[in-house]
Amino acid sequence: METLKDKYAPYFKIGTAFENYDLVNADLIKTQFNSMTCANAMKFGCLTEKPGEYEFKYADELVKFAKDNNMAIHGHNYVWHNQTPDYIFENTSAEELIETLKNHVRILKDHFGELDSFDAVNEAIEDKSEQYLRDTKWKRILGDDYVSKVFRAIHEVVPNTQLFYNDYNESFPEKREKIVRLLKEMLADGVPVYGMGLQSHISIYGPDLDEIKRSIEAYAALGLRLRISELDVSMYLNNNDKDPEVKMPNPELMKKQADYYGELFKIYRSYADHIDAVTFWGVTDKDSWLNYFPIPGRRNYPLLFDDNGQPKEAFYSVMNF
Ligand code: 9MR
Repeated sequence: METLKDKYAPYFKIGTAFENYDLVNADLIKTQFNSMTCANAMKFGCLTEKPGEYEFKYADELVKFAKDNNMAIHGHNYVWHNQTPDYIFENTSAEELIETLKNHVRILKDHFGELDSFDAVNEAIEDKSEQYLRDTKWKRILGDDYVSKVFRAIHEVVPNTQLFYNDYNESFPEKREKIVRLLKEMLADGVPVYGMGLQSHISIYGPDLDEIKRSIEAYAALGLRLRISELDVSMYLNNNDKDPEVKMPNPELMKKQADYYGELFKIYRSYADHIDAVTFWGVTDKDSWLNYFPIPGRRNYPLLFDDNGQPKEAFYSVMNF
């Protein structure tokens, strides 16, 4: 059977973000995907909890798996408001925090070698209308231009790594405008931003496909390379508990999902010149983060492979064109 990575080889890489426990699906991963992101294992707070102490065993296992199977490795992430150890923010000046970050990037480079691409900054834009940047410890300590500062600092240590800005709700017009503003300002200042990661945590109910097209165009128009970086297509309308629970993957919703996935990949293919990779956030429905968020234990079915690792209808609509 033809696989995702082979079918899409003329267009872009097909990635998956996974955890160590996903290696129960090692065969599926290595046959279908040619790019790997650690879903958690390379995050600042997953590598170090105390000054000077780093634990690499989880990331190491995933990196080895990727290398053994000729998968590209995309790093995720250096600077975020989540999953970052508190100690780096304690009693520190702006200069010291930049040094701490550079030291962290250097430790990763010495350990893994320089990776091809990395999410330098994750989710810096605020969702609320009236506010531009999210209020984070990074911003409080480094100032309003902290995103540029950390891109420059990281680039000094890993000059050959393609540095991405990565965010969600990136196709909502209001948030898109704020992200475009940030990226434009950075590019005008000569900040070494290489690309934009469109997380694409979306749903069978939207965003509207025209909005997705518009977003790809808006980011590509800046001259940046794009990654679809965390794709999944939820079965629920909103991230809240008002939706009736989908107890079973019922045929009507599965068809809706398959159609949506089919249209989505048609769009991605038509912008393939701008897109380096399309990465799914997970491998099978069974282990998706959406089974725990926003409602712990509520089942979701957002990916192309079912609980048993079998291709779903959505898989075939992505493959048959
Ligand atoms: O999938 C990740 C989940 O296991 C973690 O608990 C969560 C913690 O915030 O992060 C998830 O991954 C996120 C990614 O790093 C950034 N974009 C949103 C992803 C889903 O929440």
